[in-house]
Amino acid sequence: MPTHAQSVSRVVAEHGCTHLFTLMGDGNMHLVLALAEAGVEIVEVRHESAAVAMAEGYGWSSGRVGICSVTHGPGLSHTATSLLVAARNRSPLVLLAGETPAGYTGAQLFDQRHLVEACEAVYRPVTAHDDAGSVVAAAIAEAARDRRPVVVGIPADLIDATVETTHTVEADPAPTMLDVEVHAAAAAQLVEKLRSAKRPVLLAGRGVMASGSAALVRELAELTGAALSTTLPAKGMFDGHPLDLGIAGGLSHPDAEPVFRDADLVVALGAGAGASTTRSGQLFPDARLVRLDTVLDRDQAAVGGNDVRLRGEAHATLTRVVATLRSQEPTEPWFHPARPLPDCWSAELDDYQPKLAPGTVDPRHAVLALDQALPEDAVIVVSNGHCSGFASALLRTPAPRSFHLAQGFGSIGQGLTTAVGVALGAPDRHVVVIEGDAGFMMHAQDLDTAVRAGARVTAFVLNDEALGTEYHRLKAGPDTGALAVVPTPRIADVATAMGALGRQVSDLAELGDAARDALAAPTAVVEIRTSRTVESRHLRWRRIPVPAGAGRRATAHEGDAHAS
Ligand SMILES: Cc1ncc(C[n+]2csc(CCOP(=O)(O)OP(=O)(O)O)c2C)c(N)n1
Ligand SMILES: [Mg+2]
Repeated sequence: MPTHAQSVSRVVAEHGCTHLFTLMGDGNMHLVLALAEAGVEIVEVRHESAAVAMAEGYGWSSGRVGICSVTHGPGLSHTATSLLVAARNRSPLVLLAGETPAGYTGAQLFDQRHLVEACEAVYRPVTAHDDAGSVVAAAIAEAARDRRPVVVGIPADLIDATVETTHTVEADPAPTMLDVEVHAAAAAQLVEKLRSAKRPVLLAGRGVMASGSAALVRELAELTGAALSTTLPAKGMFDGHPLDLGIAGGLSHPDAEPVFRDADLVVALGAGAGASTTRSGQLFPDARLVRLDTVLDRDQAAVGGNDVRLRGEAHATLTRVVATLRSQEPTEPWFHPARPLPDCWSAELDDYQPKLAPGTVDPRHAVLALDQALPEDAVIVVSNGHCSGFASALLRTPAPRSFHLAQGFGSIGQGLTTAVGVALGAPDRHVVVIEGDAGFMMHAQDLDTAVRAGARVTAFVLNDEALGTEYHRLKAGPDTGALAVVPTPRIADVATAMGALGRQVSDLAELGDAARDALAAPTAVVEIRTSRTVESRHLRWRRIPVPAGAGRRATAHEGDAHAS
């Protein structure tokens, strides 16, 4: 019989996992050795949080379940934020964690299950009666089925012991399908709501992407004359479609906002439609909100008393809705479609021109220049922070699966590490990450991991030498924001010291060349010195007046029933 370590290694290798993201300790070092022997490439990280973030990114880009491993005690506690990020992003991954041996009373003992469950992941401990390999196989299936992180706890004294059972833990890999009647009921309600609406907007989220239903949503918009839009994580899903208004929420195109404000029905499909997407309801002040999702969880906290929740899988429900509506004459769109980028930002760029600090650039123009410099099929990972507003709003993401938002749980500092995993999971794509200076410095040590692992990642760090979000929020009140200003070392030099290519840009004219050099290097960091005087529109929107009714077409079918 094999050892538990060998049994786990065989399962991981058979799953097709090419990389394991890990930092070793007593609890997992023999497991890591066995995985290396089984031919899995070992990526040794500098902080355990990075191991989980990389496994999440790897899973997202490769389509497999990403796998990582940490030791017990502090090794596991370091993963907490990244586990929560993955759980909120509904990302499947498996974390192989050491457990202190039975009878252990040393310093590293703590309640691992409680930590993992508080981080909204599932804990699956291995006992002496199990085959650790079969527990891991079941965990991989469970993570994929339920789209969540699963942590397998393997006691350190078991890992090199011989497996003594042929008993296998079974997991049902099939997703829990909802009944036909559930979909028929949801579809009937959706048809009824769309028929009685005059100014509908379809708001699609990651659930539409994950279920391959984007084409159905496009057809539904064409049949009903509804506007198409996406949540931020699903950005780019309808790029190029004439009815597409882009992102709904704080980062909406200025031209799209008046249309959203006029909507009388918003149909959220596989989308959380939470406070940031609806601007706490203020983006759609007159709309009834109908949500369709498989789970109606707390991400979808009600925005108003007016909303309707429908339970159903996007693909099954939309197939029925579209089939019903195909029998009618398609309805003309009720709105003026937004202009394509960058036209719909031109008024904002013209009207808002703060004076720039010397030696810095306007982050909006930096991002627009990047948009020109990036390869069409680049995968763009966007981190959290004030800078992410510029990147998410202004960068185009035309290629399929080309945008990943490393912002689950609202954490900063997840961008670079997630991007390394994305790059190793999709070695044929060029991965670009947009980070803030504080987010970059939070996990700068794992740039070293990126270099050692040969991850093809280009980081563009928008360095305003500040916790920009806090700086602007404090400045909007009586404070100067001075305490949110945190000087950085020269980030380009930090990158060079770690073996990456490093460039600093303090003039827009230098950005094109720096981006070209950086994109040609295996791992690179371009530090763009940005001016703190420019505040992203998503923080200013409350102060910007929007004319009511500006998005409506004359009176095309005002008063008509929307469809019959
Ligand atoms: C782990 C964590 N710590 C603190 C915060 C609060 N926070 C939100 S945005 C932000 C500023 C990040 O600064 P930077 O990465 O430089 O981006 P910027 O906002 O300056 O563009 C901070 C500290 C957070 N969201 N997550
Ligand atoms: Mg900053």
